[in-house]
Amino acid sequence: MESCCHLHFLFLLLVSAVAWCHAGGCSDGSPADKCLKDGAQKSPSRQPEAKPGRCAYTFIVPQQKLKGALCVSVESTSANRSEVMQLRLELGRQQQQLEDLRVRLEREGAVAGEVRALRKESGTMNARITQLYAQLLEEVIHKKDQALEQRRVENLLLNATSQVLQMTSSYRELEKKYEALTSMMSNQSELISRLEKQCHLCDKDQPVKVTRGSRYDTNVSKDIGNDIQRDQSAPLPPTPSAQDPSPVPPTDPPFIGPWRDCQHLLDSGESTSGIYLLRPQNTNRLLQAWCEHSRADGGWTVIQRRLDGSVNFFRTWEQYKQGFGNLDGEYWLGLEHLYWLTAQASYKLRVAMEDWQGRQVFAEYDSFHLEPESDWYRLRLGSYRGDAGDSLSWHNNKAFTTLDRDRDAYSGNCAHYQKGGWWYHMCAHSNLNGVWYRGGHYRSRYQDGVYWAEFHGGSYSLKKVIMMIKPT
Ligand SMILES: [Ca+2]
Repeated sequence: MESCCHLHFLFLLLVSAVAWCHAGGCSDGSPADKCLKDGAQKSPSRQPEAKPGRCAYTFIVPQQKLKGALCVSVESTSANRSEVMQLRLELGRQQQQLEDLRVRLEREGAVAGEVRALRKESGTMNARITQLYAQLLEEVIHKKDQALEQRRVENLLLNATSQVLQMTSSYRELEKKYEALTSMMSNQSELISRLEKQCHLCDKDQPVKVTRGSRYDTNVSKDIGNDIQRDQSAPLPPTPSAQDPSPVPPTDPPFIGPWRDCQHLLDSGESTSGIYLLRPQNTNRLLQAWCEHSRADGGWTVIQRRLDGSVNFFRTWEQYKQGFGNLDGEYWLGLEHLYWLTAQASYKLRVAMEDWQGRQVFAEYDSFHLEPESDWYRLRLGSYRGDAGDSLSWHNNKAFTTLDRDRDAYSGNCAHYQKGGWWYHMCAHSNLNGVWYRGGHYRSRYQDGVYWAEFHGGSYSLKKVIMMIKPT
């Protein structure tokens, strides 16, 4: 475009030069316009009249602009040689510029080509990047799906494992129950045959006495619907009467129970710890309990025991009333039995505990008894002594609460949170009927372990606990 302008400019220059020549170089010295007019007005026949040799070049210009021929006077050209030289120089300079422009144009053309190539390359790269991004996105989504699927499979596996464990546990429990039932049947058969023999031999006037360690009389069994009695599977202690079913001398039979409590048993000369048949005074209520003679001078009637988590203590009011568990393992004697026992005399309570490092402590209260069921077996407790710390006095004068009988001071039911039955307040400084966790410190949503707050706090589940009473 620029070169075109330059060409146009050159043409104008040439035309101007001719005009200048025409104006100043006419031989007759007439002015330019006159010369042109004359040229235009003179007929072609006059053209040859122009003196030959005076014009060296003749230019034909477009007729619509300039009419007639243009002549250049050689003389005037020679007269203005310096100007011509200038023009030539100018022309040379213009040509040089043209050449420069051409070179630049070529260079720029090359640059433009490169730019085009680069643009094309950039477009290709963009397309490739977009493609790669799409691939990456797809892979990310795919991997996310895989992770979800993996998690789902893991959950399924965990559920399946948990179910298998549950089934194994249920199977073992059933096996245990079967063994207990078999043992109980065998014991009952033995007892029946022994009683039959005794009945034949005993004096008709002598009241029926139950041998040590034997199960209660079938006639009184109707009075007590106690799980302890049903779960009983402990082997019979090796007593002379059990080993030797020989006839009891009718004349002077030793007193072999039932006893008022374990202190009575100890006073009768029996100092071996074990399961014995008891009958509180002024009642026909027969019950079995573990008598503990190896601790703190003996004579203790065990009312509660935890040692291995084999028994579930999250139970109903009726079960806490009648008692449950295994007499030679974990058990709860029963609130009704406790009421009758502690009503016959003045009793003290001893709570012995052991942590998972084997450290043993105790808390003793110099008086202990319960109010009747009509008053929700309210706890009445005396003064504390011991090295465990006092975590039960806070519960003094509180009613007993179970998962189905809420008598605590809390807006909800403490038994639901603490997973047991206790003389809950709001809620507990001690929770010895809670969940037995292995290892001590436990992680649970609630403080529901077997704990005694003054000994290791509420987040530590004790290994062994035994609650026992003895007359003062
Ligand atoms: Ca409540």
